[in-house]
Amino acid sequence: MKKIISILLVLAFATVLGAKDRGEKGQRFKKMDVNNDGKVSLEEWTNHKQTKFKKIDTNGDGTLSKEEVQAHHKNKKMRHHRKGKGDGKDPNKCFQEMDKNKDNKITSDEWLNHKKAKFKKIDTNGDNFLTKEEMKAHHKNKNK
Ligand SMILES: [Ca+2]
Ligand SMILES: [Ca+2]
Ligand SMILES: [Ca+2]
Repeated sequence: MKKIISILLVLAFATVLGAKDRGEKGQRFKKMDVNNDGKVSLEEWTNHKQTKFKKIDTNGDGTLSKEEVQAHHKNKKMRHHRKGKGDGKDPNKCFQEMDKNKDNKITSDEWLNHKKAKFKKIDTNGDNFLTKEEMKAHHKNKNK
């Protein structure tokens, strides 16, 4: 009997952990899904990324410098510290990818173009909406 109880406890604990993980991911999704239809449209996605741009642009000059991007990545890494890894991407490489005209600054246009391309990548069925499943699949690939 005791054995059964401990197994049940372990199961309950695992369920709680699982729910917590789902909750965090769900919250991020909810934050983007402003009209609450269970899907993130390109407009909702762009708005979210625009807000993020302003957050990374700490000196508010409308462009992102390498330092600003690096500082942001550092913060992100710290938040992901629990998992023992960031998103695995080199911030310098990220920066170069986005900085199309190579002036060492990322304008909001360059930023949004990059994010729109990402949207298309996540939108595997090409209906211009991101579902929870599509985002989940994307994150799974990323963490591989
Ligand atoms: Ca929506
Ligand atoms: Ca700036
Ligand atoms: Ca889709």
